[in-house]
Amino acid sequence: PAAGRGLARAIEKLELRLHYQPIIRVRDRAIEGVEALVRWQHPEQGRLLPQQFLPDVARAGLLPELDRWVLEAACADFRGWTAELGDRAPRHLNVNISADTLVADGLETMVMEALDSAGLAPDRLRLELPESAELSVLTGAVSQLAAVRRHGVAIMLDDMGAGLSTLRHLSVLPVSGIKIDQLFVSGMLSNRNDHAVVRLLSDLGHNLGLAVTAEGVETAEHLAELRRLGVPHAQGFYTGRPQPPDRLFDTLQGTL
Ligand code: G
Ligand code: G
Ligand code: NA
Repeated sequence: PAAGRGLARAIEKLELRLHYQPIIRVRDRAIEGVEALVRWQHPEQGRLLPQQFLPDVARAGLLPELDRWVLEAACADFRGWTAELGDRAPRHLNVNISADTLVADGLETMVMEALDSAGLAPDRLRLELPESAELSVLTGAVSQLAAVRRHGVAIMLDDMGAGLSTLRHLSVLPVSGIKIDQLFVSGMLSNRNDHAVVRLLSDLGHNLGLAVTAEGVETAEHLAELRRLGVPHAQGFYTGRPQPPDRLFDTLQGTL
């Protein structure tokens, strides 16, 4: 399909771009990580967001190719920041992995090659598992995820509480952490149910020894409430917009 040829060309011609969104430690607001988010700088249509092109990429069967490009590019960017900033660089790089990539064989090779060629330690990388993946799909990938995790790479369940990300996922998958879906966080100050879900997931994560990040943190009031609930990490427009690598580097230097 046309979208497929377009994407193959986009990868070849370097039309894909990565933006990075800071993830902060709630306690002191230090930037503890960044999430890589892909954009397509289209020659005619301008900058496209993932929801505008990932469905076409999926239909063309090219998600594994896109995920590989993102992983390699993000590891290289992140390695640059650790080289410049040393132990003041963020601790973690979060990269999204699609269900198609998990179903295909070769996750361990793809991840270890990207880390090796960037010279990045595995414990700096966190893979985010898609909320859209059914458990049956992910179950087939358990051994691959476990293999990656044995190297020290963390596995995060994305958009927890929304879509298909369920409590059952936590029992079946070798998960290191959860990201609380942004809908609950943005609603928690006005909606008791949303607030209860944030508290539930926070307590659950704590009891299971999981890393917990709240998404969709848009105001100082959100951050204060997360602090009260004991949620350790936060991500959202309040902690920083997704931004191009050069601007993220300025942001990181500004926090020194
Ligand atoms: O870019 P935006 O901030 O609009 O991201 C929306 C969603 O698109 C993310 O939550 C994630 O699920 C998906 N996404 C963004 N970047 C990537 C990527 O590099 N790879 C994959 N597989 N999904 C991504
Ligand atoms: O699927 P994933 O959770 O990785 O999605 C991240 C998406 O959420 C990106 O599209 C990003 O631009 C968006 N996003 C990040 N922070 C906020 C926020 O505080 N509020 C809202 N509404 N969207 C956000
Ligand atoms: Na994500």
